Amino acid sequence: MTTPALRAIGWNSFFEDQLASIDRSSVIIARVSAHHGSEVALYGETGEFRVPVQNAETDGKVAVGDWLVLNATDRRAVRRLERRTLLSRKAAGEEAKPQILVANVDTVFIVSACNENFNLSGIERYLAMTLQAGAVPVVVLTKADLCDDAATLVEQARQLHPQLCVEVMDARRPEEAGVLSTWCGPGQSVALLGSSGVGKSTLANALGAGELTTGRIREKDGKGRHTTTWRSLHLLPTGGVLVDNPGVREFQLPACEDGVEDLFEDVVDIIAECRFSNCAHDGVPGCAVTAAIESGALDERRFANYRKLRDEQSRHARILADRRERERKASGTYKAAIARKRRRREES
Ligand SMILES: Nc1nc2c(ncn2[C@@H]2O[C@H](COP(=O)(O)OP(=O)(O)OP(=O)(O)O)[C@@H](O)[C@H]2O)c(=O)[nH]1
Ligand SMILES: [Mg+2]
Ligand SMILES: [Zn+2]
Repeated sequence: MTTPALRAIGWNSFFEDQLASIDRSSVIIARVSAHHGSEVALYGETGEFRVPVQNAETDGKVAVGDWLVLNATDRRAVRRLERRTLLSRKAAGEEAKPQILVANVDTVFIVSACNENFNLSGIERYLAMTLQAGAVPVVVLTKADLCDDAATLVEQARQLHPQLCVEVMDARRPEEAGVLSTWCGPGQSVALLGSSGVGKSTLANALGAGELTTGRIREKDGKGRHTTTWRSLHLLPTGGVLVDNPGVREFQLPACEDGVEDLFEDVVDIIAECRFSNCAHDGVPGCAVTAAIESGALDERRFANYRKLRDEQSRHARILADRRERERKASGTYKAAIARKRRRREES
């Protein structure tokens, strides 16, 4: 049996079931809260502690939010449990590999400010990533106090996905941020995502995560200065946990066909209605997409962003698949070479 302490920080039957064959008295179970060089910080039944894990984050083996099984005697990590949800973006570089941001969160607060940086296509990018992860997105619009018409932005954001929850607030005020506590109850895990300066750490503080450093904003463009520099998981007074993330400047989607198709289900349906095969849907008379844009049923921006995100993720999926195929063939030739060598040895 697990203690309420583990349950409060997200332990549930999905993870419990993975321990069926393990003698529980010989292990410690803990959740990764941060990386510090060659160490990871963990929350366990008895509070926070650190253990060394070599290069764990770089090779994607252990991410913030992961559950680890450690030997009770020497606190060596022996196993990482299978993940329930996984939030990732495309890693920097040409290889198109996914880079894991956070594991095992139930909800993602997609934070965007009601100022000149408000951008629907940017929110859609985070939405695709969140749906792909299997987590529930909630759009949080901050800096409502600096905007004359926040209600219009809320309405625009609501249109992005059926039943999408959108909350708007002055993130500095706990009494306003409190509407988010619905998602922060015992056992719930939430991640904050959004560009630098939108108010992620301010929100975390308002929700009671502790005293995280918040930043100043550049006067000229209202952008942040990358105040938060590492990802960290915090316990909330409401019972759940919250992961604060550094602001992501520009990120690309990893292979995430399901997330994109889910987000743009309406667009996919309209495209399916187009009677022309190989239609470019770019204004030809009779094209279903063109008709939907002209009638106002489909927003031109939304269609353009759908194409952009679809193509981006499929390009990365293809690069990954090609690389896997090359590796498979290379290992095939390697195995064949060993087999030939063995045969020659046996024959001689
Ligand atoms: N007026 C107003 N200011 C806010 C609001 N939310 C955040 N701020 C301010 O915006 C600045 C940046 O906030 P942070 O919480 O550091 O932003 P962040 O998203 O954590 O930024 P990074 O850590 O760089 O990714 C701070 O000066 C906050 O006080 C808000 O709702 N209204
Ligand atoms: Mg921050
Ligand atoms: Zn068409």
